[in-house]
Amino acid sequence: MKLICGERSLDLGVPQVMGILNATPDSFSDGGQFNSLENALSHARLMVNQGATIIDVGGESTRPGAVPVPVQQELDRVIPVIEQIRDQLDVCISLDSSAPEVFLEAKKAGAHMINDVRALQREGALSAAKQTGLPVCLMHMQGEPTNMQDNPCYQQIISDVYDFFVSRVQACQDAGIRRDQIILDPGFGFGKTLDDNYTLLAQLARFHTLDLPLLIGLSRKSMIAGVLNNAPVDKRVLGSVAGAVIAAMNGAKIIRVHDVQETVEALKVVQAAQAQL
Ligand code: 7PM
Repeated sequence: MKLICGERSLDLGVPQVMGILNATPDSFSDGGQFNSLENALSHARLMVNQGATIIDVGGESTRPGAVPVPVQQELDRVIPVIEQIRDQLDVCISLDSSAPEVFLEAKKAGAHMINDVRALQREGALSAAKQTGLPVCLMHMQGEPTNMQDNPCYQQIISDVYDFFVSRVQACQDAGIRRDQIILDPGFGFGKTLDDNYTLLAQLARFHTLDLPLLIGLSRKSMIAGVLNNAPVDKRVLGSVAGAVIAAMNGAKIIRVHDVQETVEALKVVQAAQAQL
């Protein structure tokens, strides 16, 4: 039930909310480095006050079509943000990255877990992750952000993702990462059709036989827009909260979101019901 995250621990007996913090300049900066750091920190503080128990700090855009950023740029973006959060807020810090060099620096700066949309498949990623001793979230993606939405195709979405999890968990264990340090994520929107995404959401419970905690991220994604007449991003909050509720009812333990307040309220209702099971 408890996930050990460096010197912190997280209670996965109840669903936890992970707030998304983009440390990319397009989201926070109005030019200056200082402002963008201050803005990132105040957004993190707001999310903690709203009930987020994890802040996911990312410096690389994984949006469909995005190209990878150089490692140094990723470091320049995320390290100061992680240090500030560590010094000023009482919260678990997740690093959203695929780069082994960034894992090691982020650990030194105070990160408590690694969230890798590439499931530690980059050269050196398994051993760097193992070296940090931190828990890792392994996300499923078909293709790379540059091409993943071109023509997503599966034999059988659930068993394909399941088999991927089995093989990445084995790779982690072979590299010395303990099984109780692994979190799994089906990767909504990452090389998946609308139907694929809803099949995964509806059948999340099929992953329970792996006996590992599930993290889900569907906040404001196109799978929400896709059933709301392609609503713009600012009109996807209620749909995203509905998705979070479905995920939590199906046993997801960590919900990664933009809209922390709304999600925390909805999950309190889920928790009240789950407590009576
Ligand atoms: C544009 C489109 C920008 C999509 C950003 C995104 C996940 C993640 C992301 C997820 C885990 C977003 C995504 N999504 N990490 N990173 N799971 N573990 O909506 O679903 O934030 S990036």
